[in-house]
Amino acid sequence: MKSNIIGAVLTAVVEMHLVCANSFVCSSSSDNWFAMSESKTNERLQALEKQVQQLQKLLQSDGLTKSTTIDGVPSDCEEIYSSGIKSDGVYAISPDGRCPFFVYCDMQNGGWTIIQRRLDGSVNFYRPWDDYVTGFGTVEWEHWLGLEKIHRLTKDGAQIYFDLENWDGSKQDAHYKVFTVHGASTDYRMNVNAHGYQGSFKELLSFHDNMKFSTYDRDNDEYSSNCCKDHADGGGWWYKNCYRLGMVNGVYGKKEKGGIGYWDTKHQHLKNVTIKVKKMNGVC
Ligand SMILES: [Ca+2]
Repeated sequence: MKSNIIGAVLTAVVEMHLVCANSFVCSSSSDNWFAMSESKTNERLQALEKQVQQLQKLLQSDGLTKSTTIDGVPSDCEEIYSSGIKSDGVYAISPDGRCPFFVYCDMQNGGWTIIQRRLDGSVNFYRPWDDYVTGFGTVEWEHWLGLEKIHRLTKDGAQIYFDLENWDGSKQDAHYKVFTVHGASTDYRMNVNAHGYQGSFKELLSFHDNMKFSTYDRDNDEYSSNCCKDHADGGGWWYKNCYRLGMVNGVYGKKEKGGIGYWDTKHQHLKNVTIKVKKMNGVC
């Protein structure tokens, strides 16, 4: 049984890097292996080795035998957490049994799947539409997971949690119980319900409810101009006219317009941001 699962998982990993190399679902592996430098190839091989080790760790804990997806890969971080693995880190998941991908799991708080992190400004969030669809950065550190993957994680409804850090080191948070991102044909329209909202500041995300995603090269907002280009220095979001809880993909370290933050009665600057999702699990 386990050998079958190992084979399935390893096949899935190889597929992520080879068979799906040109798929938007697996775009992180879009590099051409044959054109890579030796150092780049070694770096990728090391990453693959680490990923296989993580999958073996799952097998040792029988985590995969408890999975519900058809290819034996856990559907999300909470499923891995429920199997007994409690360590933060990078894991392979497949929310729908299709091509797996890697995410960073916040296990300390019960198995949340991280979809965005801003920690030091090492990753540029001034990105075009295609990058926001496929994702960018490294899941181990700063990244945007990608709209297609976020859609796969949330299409049946999910909780979303914002971990926010101010420049003085104090923390803030915002927790919504009903959040979903629709598919590509809708330009990844987002719906959020404020019912049951819990947070350290007033509810703001529902301002963006039912908006399509926008980037500097795809204006889906309700503003006469382009919110992303004019107010966010290129950070994509579900802008309306323009934002409330919605500048989290702004410029890192910039303590003025366009910097990371949110808007209540004025722009509130933030140092760090982590956004994570998890299934609703009957919380509503
Ligand atoms: Ca506009």
